[in-house]
Amino acid sequence: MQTYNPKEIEEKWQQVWAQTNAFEPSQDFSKPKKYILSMLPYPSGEVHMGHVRNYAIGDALARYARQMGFNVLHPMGFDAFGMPAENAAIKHGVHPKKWTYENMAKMRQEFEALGFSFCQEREFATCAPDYTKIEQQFFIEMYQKGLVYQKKAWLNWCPHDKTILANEQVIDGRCWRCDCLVEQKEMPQYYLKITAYVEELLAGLKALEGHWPNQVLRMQENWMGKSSGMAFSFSLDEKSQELLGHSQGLEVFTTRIDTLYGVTFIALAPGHPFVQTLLDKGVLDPMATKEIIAIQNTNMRTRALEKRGVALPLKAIHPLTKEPIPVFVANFVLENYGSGALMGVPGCDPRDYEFATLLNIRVVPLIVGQEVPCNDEGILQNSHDYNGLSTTEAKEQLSTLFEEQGLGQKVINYRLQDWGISRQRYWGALIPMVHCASCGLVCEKLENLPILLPENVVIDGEGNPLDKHPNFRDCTCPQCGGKAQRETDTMDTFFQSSWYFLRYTTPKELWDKQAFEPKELAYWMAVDTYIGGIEHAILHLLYARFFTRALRDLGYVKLDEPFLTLITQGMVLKDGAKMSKSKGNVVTPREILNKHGADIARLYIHFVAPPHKELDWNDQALEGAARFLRRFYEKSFLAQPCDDAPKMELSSLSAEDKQARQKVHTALQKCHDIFNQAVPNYPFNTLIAACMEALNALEKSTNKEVWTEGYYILTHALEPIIPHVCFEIAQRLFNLSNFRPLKVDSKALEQDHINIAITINGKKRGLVSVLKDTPKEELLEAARQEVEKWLEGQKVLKEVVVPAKLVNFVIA
Ligand code: ANZ
Ligand code: ZN
Repeated sequence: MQTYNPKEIEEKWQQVWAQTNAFEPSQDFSKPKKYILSMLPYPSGEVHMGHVRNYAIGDALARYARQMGFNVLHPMGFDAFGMPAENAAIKHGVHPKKWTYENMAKMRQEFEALGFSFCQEREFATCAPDYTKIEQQFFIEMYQKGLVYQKKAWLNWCPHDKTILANEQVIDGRCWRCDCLVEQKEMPQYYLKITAYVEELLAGLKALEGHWPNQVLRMQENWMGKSSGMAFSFSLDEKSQELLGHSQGLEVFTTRIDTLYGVTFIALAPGHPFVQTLLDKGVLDPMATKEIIAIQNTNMRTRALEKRGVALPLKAIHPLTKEPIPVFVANFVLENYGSGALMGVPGCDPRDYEFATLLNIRVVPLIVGQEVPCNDEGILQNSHDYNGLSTTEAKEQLSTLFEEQGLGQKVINYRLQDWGISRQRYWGALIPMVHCASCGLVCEKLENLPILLPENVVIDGEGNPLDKHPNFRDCTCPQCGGKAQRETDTMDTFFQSSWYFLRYTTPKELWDKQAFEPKELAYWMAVDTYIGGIEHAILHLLYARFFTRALRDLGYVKLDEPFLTLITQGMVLKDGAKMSKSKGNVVTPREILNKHGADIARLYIHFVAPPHKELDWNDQALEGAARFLRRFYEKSFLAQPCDDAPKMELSSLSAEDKQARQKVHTALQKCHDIFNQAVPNYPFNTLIAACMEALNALEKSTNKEVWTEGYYILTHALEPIIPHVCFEIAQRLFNLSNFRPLKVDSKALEQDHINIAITINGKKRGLVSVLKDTPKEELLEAARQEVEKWLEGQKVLKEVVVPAKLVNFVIA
């Protein structure tokens, strides 16, 4: 017997796999395919347990699919643009490109050491020139189709460093680098028109029901935030019209027209045109002006703020009561939602209530018998003709009235905004646009792509490195041929991750020639199973779903939904807390690899928790996994080497032999059941438990053939999880270099246990599973226990046993 030496075994097999290109997909498109994809990592240089878990899940699925004879695409790449590389440049003076590529090399090595069966040939980094080229092509084609446009937006601006800051670089309103107060600056930005697809993106979620985690579907739905309500205008009194210099009404959007009689104020977003007009005309007093500018200068992209507001010298007229209503600027009103103005109903809406309390605004209770604010349905009061009606009835009647009298119309609003993709950063894909003094904004010519980043830049956190470059901006106008200037904005890195899964379908030789190879694209897409962290539940998945449709409309792909099944893995914790450097509770994959090797690490990860649950790191369980693996390896020497699948003489088996076979085949059954779940969550922990039981049962058998068959099956069932050791054993015992689909011997399963139906007066009340030759008294006892609650307090008149079928109790 040999002792288990993971290092030797794992290095050997990793070499074999690399040398034989074991995991490259075949070009034989007549074979059924599986596209198994784990989310690609950001190359931070550090592989963490979250990665290992994510990739261990994907790898299990890919390996099982190969066993079953599928042509499998299981690629890996790097999401290689982004801010950390630039921060490293600012802090340590290392070029982002060098930093990124070095990190990728480190991570790739670690993935190899973990035995992940990634297709090597199609690996790419999203910062590669051929990738940027296609991306810029998409951008231009989208621009020409109206799917990209420019619009002004408020950005965080550090006046000291003269640079735009990402939201995560603003800490408590201050610049992360120089600590000075951040201002808001309005600048033109590029947007992708995701809102044009909102209905389709919402409708598409229906088809994913049962295939994606419910939580993710709900998060996507909420993010898009469809809501139906009414849009209508309040007119302004004469004095207000004079101040504004026009007689336009003030449009609001409400989902609760039934609360109209409770309106005691109107609130405008800080950037509402009326506010701007008043500021421009200089009709506000200095205090108010100052406060409004202060509010405009705070980051106001969320509603969940401490309320702040200023009264304006405007009066709106209530459309039904004709009473005057005060108008305010308020920081909780969103500019880009509805009309950027709302009717304040502090008796109902808690946000309005908070604001009203702060600014001493009248509160009218609207719902009978309820404290203010009450947002619920109920019976109305203080609502004139509508008193005594339910809120639902009032809503119907008032919307009908408004529509009939032309006062307002029903509208649908979405929370979803167009996707702003401009980033004022260096380490990203350049936006391929040119500014020409005579032609305006012009797309770069397709034949000039890719437009690549200059490498000789100074990255010090002050200003935009591209603006400071001596000649990067200089170019000729693609339209008039005159002198022009390049755009220096780069794209949001979500742009890259929105289509990388499509790119993997295309062989590497074609990457600098075309976006996709149409036949391969059609064959491989959609991704059969996509695995990743819940932190990507909203944006990444939504953008990828949108992008796929946008590329469909540009003629590149012929599908709508890119990911058929989604698995979101739970977080990896230590002592109940997220692993983090600051908490000092990080367990690195490297230390586990060094101490135990890849198979034990993988077995452990799959054994302690099913994929969707949190995994709380537990050293004892790790030891348990290590013990099982050693035993599994060492006991394999008790099996008899044989070429190919072992044969079995069934007639001479003892009870222990049968029991062992039953457990082994149960494990195989479990394996097939889990990997083929209709609504998948892949509880691999139960598969491992079944294999452990099978090994225990084998140890009670002395039959070599049973052992040999046992190992033949268990190496297959466990290969997706602990591949190296399974390959090693399968090669030594069975001369196997590939695993194959195995059938469960249903006779082996039935062997010992039979199901007995329990009836009372002929009515089925339960079922017990017992050993085949269970004595009558024992069987009756088990049956009585099974239907205990039905027999309680009853007098049993007769007990009938129909052998191997049923037990019937006759009661009075
Ligand atoms: C009166 C009211 C009474 C409202 C009530 C709600 C509850 P959802 O449902 O999320 O779509 N609103 C309208 N425009 C807004 C803006 N630009 N920024 C912030 N809030 C705005 O939200 C629609 C409701 O949010 C609208 O209905 C409006 O307040 C407010 F008991 O009108 B409601
Ligand atoms: Zn020009």
